Amino acid sequence: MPVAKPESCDSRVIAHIDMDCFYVQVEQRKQPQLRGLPTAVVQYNEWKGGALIAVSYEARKFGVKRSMRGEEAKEVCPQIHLVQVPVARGKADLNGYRNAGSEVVSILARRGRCERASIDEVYLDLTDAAETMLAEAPPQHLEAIDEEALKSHILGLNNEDGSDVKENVRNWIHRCNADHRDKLLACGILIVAELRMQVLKETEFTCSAGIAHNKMLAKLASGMNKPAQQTVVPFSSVQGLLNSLPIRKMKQLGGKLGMSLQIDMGVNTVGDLLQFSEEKLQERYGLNTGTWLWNIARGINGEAVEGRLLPKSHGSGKTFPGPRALKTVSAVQHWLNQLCEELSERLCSDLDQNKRIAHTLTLHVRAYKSSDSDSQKKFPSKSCPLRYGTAKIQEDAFNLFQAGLREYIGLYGGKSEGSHYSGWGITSLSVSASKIVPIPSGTCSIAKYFHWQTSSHFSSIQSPENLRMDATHLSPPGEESWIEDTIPGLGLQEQKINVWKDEDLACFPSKKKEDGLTEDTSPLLLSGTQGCLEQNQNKQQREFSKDESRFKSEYREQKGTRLNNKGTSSILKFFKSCNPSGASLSQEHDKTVQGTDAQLTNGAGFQSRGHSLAELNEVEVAEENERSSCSYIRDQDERRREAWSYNIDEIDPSVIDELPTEIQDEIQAWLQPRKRPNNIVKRGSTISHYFSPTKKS
Ligand code: TTP
Repeated sequence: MPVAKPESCDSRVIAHIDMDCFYVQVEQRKQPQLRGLPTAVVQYNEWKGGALIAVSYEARKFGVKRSMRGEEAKEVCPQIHLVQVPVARGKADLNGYRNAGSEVVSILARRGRCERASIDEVYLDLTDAAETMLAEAPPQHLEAIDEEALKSHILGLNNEDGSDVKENVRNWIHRCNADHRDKLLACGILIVAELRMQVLKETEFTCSAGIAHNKMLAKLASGMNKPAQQTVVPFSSVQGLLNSLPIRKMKQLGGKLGMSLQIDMGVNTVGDLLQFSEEKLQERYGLNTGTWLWNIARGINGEAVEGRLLPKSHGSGKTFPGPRALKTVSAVQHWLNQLCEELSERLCSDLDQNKRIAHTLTLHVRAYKSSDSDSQKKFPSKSCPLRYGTAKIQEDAFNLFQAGLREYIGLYGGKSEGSHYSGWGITSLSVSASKIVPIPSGTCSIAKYFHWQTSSHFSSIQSPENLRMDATHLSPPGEESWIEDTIPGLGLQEQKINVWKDEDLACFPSKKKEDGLTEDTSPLLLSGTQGCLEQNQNKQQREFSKDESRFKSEYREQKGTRLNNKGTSSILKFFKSCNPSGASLSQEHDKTVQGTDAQLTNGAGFQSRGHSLAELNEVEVAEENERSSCSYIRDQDERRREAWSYNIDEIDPSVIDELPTEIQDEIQAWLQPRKRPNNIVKRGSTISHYFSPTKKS
């Protein structure tokens, strides 16, 4: 749900940086001969050449779209180069893209607070840097302005009279009579141009940027002129920008709320919202959402840029659509092992590089039952404290699966042992690690930390037959411990249903839960007191030593095999060898500069991105329909597909955090339980009906 936050009273300078055709650029850096050529990245799939997930701007000119299959792309652009997403353990391996995104983040973070919003998007709060520049080297006194800054698009700047566009930008930056906000934005233009050049030099990647006074406007602007350009929203242009902006283009309005605004309120553009008072919007959508809507209609958004450079969670998942559904426990275990291996590798890498540890392991499953009256029943997601070490993660994930399966199929739902098909199918599996925190300060060594973590759990592995809640080795003091049922896809914070706090566990050796499951309760859980630690230390020392060495050797092994995804060609080489790309970018740029005025006036210049996942998955749906008419696709999913144009079975919940933010919003909006508005208005009823004078409010 959108959260209304008051605009901070001071002027801020916020930038939203979005990489251009990101996966393509990563692949082109690996294969520099592809630069400047029509190229697309294809998801691992044998059907019709695989699904396109990223398309270069050169290929877009030929009409190649992300919704296409490889074969279709070849039809419209025979010379296109299709590059497969790297595959590891039989599934797409996104590590190279993640690492490339991290390279960019580390550069951008040098000038201000930086929030990594997705695998290729970053917000920056440049207010301090801009204030400093304004005080020390104000732009109006600058003689030379960087070429990249002069190429900026400034919304509302009149370029129609045939005047030199760059000269207009220069004059805007130099204005002495500008108000403080615009002067800060002028500084933002220079800083962002410099940062983007730095990103290009150090990583060989181009990016586009939006620069404005808040996150919402910066995000809107970054997609307006792509690739490799930046767009600025001065305060005076905000209303002009929003008035004609289709409501569904707005962040958080791509889903149900946006649909309700259109259908129930007759609101088609953000400007249309201006006709409603804050009270009316609150009355219809609740206090918070109502205020948020009132604010966004006026370009007000006080959301802060969170200082977050690292991902909030790690996940590894795979979908098994249609006939590829997993139908035996052993097949599930095989894939869980692969996923856990990848997860464990990433956890070790995070620990190694960032000194962070994750506390919760969650398993999300999508499943169907072949003959089932209760077709709406979802496979319950399950969480447990996370134990480091591949074998342990595998074991725990499998036990979570077994526990979930028993619940899903019911007590008498059939035996689910081994390799016998038992009337169910698994269409998606994902494991994720969350609650990632830095290793507490004062912990002298990682080994010591893990000593504390791992003590005393070896005798109490969660058995699938009698699921024991083995919390002792995982949760630091104050963290909840044990098994949680989680609602698929929701943020873990929102998911807790059955959470055991450490204080609940007390010092008792075990505690029976109502469902008969046994909670293994070591005194170590007791508020993490040193006393409890010491009490147990000697007893557990022998077991720990064994485990520690196992962990260390696994850790070393994984560290050794970690991929090094750094580009190999030097910047010099890049600039020498990449003329074609440079040429093509500048051509593209010139073309966009010419088109800018039109984009400004009709609001149609926004890159259409929010629907791309929908398009991608529509293709998957087509594949599924053609290859199988499996009955598992239930009515609900069918309805969803109509509305959303993608098959929910195809979306891997563990990677939601890394998708572009608008897609995250879209998916989260769908996953959120349907909430009834304060006043129920029937679908299809009009705004005039709702606010008709006879209506008692
Ligand atoms: P986007 O930022 O949406 O797109 P893009 O960077 O490819 O192109 P643009 O210049 O228009 O911003 O997505 C970032 C990466 O995320 C993209 O390169 C591939 C990946 N991705 C998927 O894997 N699946 C999807 O459905 C989408 C939308 C993106």
